[in-house]
Amino acid sequence: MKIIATATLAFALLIAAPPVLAEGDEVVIESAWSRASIGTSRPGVAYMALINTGDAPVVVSGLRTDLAAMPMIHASTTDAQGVTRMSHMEEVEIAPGETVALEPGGLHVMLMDLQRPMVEGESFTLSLILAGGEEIAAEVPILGIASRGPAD
Ligand SMILES: [Cu+2]
Repeated sequence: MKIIATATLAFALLIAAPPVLAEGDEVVIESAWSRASIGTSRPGVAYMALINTGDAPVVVSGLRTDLAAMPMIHASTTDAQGVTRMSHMEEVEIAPGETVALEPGGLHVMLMDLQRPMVEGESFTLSLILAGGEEIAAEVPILGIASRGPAD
């Protein structure tokens, strides 16, 4: 009986400890997808949902993939004249419990300087780099060149 009580206490202390090294585990990447490219002369694009399951804000400060030399997060905005512009987001903050959607017409991953063509049916690994230095990797499937999402 005494042994069980001790073990329970130890477990309670373990789960109560601050998640110093586990911060990256609090961001979940869901529904990632991308489109096939024609060659490598134009940048590729990828979309996904970034979910902060933790109770503190998380800042995404960069991306890494061997598919592209300069992966970055862009925001698309359309002005009153209907002209769409893309701006580079240095950081994207995800509030606790919130989801940031990277989707066509809004935030997206721009894969600048493709190192190889993006081939439909293949996939690639993309890592989010958090402000604290942690990396969270996701496998991103490559859909057809005209795809509008996994539901197509
Ligand atoms: Cu872009």
